[in-house]
Amino acid sequence: MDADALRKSLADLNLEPLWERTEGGLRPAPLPDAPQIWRWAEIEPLIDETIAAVPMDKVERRVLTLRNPDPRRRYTTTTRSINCGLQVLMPGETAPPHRHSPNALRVALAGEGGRTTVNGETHEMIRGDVILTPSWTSHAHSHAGSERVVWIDFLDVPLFRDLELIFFEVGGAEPEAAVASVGGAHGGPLPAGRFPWADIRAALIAAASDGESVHDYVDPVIGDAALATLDCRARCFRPGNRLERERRTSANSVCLVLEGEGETDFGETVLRWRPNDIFTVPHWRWHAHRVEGDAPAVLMEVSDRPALRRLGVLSETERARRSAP
Ligand code: GTQ
Ligand code: FE2
Repeated sequence: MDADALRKSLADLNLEPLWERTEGGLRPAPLPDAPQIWRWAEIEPLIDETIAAVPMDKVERRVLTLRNPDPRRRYTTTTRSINCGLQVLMPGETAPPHRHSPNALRVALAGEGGRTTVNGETHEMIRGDVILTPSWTSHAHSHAGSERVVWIDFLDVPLFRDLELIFFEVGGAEPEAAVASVGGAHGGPLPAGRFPWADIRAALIAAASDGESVHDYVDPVIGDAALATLDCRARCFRPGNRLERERRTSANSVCLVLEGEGETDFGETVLRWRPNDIFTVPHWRWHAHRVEGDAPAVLMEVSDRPALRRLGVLSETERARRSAP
């Protein structure tokens, strides 16, 4: 049998010679995406235009997805594992209950009075608060305040989509029934729904006395990240931090600037950021965060670290480097 005949006979039996594959396959290291930033000063005016143009009786949720524009990948998401959206509600508006297999984590950003109800329990959303809706918990949003509210949704939809494991149901399951049928990320009790920023901020900033500090959001019952796939860290950087840390990780993350100004140095790209800006830290890129000005900077970082840890592919490296005087 010559090579062509062999190829044809193999194909007829749905067999493919691996040695003739050109695309995909094995490579020495991940191909990282380009970092991307969404600047609040640019997007805020369009949030107001969106409110004027899109009434809530026309859409289920008023969300602007942060879409990674990398032309090589044709993403419809923010990073390859995390999808982020800016969700906007006006006083009196609601987003109806539903539930889905993807996990979600929200960080309140602007305005007061927003509420998220998770399996029948209603949580306030005050700037910086983290609210969890684990897989298959019923959730709805409402607004009891008097001003526009904006929060960021972080979902692991891209992971679930790749696994073809999206389940979605409109409407509220009876809260009790939902609680009974769904455990937390680890099959135990459901993780705490809300982590108030006010409980964390002062200690985080105080702990940064020698340059920087980090607070890991951990479920108080299981002592681990509250969601099976996503975790959350608040990082604080103080001005005049001379011993800068450079990091590289296999995890993808998205950072929200809660306070302060600074930049993230990716080598060939430097992203400058201010409060409410959102930027990606694509996996496997060396990067260093740097504060500018006199005030500490606080970043809220959401990553796919728990998913990678469970897959046994979480690799995180940190090295100190002395920044220029
Ligand atoms: O609020 O339930 O940005 O289901 C994307 C999907 C928000 C939500 C998003 C969702 C939601
Ligand atoms: Fe949802």
